[in-house]
Amino acid sequence: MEMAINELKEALQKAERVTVLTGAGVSAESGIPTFRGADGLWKNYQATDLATPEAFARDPELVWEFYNWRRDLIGQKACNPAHTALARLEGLIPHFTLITQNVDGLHLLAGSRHILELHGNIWRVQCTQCHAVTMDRSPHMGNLPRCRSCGGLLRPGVVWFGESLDPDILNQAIAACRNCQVMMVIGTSSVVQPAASLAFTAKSGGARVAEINLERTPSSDRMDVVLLGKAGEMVPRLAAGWGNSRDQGAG
Ligand code: BJW
Ligand code: ZN
Repeated sequence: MEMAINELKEALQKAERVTVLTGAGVSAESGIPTFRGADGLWKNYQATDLATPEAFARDPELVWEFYNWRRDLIGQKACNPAHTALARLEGLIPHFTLITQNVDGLHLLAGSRHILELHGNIWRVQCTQCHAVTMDRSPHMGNLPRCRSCGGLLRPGVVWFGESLDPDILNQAIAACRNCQVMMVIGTSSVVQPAASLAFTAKSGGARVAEINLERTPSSDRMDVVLLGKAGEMVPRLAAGWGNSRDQGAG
């Protein structure tokens, strides 16, 4: 493990272009439940009842109840050492892209700037009628929130199963993977597409790919480095003690 951390850290220190993909595991240590696994959200809720356009068409009140509950919870949570260390790495590496599947906005709060939110943002709401998009950080949007300009039903500004990702964001993510020298995949079960394939876009472009997770995932066998452990412990170790050159912003 020690060797793998040192090897990855050295690769990061040499690299000019690094891309990171994060998933729910990065926010787990902030107290935000992941989706899958023993304590995951889908243990108590059916994904198909809550995170699909069909579910919203069938019962928008139930879907809003789920998202209001999560807004309330996420609003009370703070970023953790994994978020902070990733923001620090962005300052140390010339071209650093952070792709996240998370909708909680904690990377921005931690100070990351170049972020691609593949699955949207829980604080964004979108009108189902006039399609206006607004940011609203109130913990509770009401049972069936309505658009201020046209009165249409609002929906959470997130990407549900069966929906396309924003093509602009996805294309930027693919480009960042194609062009990077090192890619880290952190805290994701790597089962949801197209996010799960991004590591292999990076690998086929010649990048070294590394995974940080509590456990192995379906992608682990094709990774160059697998670090098993908590993101909140591993990522700070990778970002610590870079010495003077890049630490002072001179690199
Ligand atoms: C720790 C830790 C710690 C814990 N430290 N680690 C190709 C093949 C098959 C199917 C498809 C395909 N292409 C598309 C599909 C369909 C579908 C899909 O992928 N299905 C699969 C599940 C089979 N994909 C889509 O529909 C996507 N749309 C799309 O591709 O459009 C075109 C298209 C449509 C239909 C057919 C074909 C093409 C959209 C996907 C949208 C996903 N949306 C959600 C909800 C977002 C809103 C919300 O938050 O409510 O996004 S689902 C949920 O899963 C959420 C997450 O972002 C996403 C990924 O989850 P993540 O982050 O990996 O979390 P977990 O819980 O799964 O894993 C946590 C991990 O952390 C675990 O591994 C832990 O071990 C680890 N961990 N603590 C380190 N402290
Ligand atoms: Zn509207």
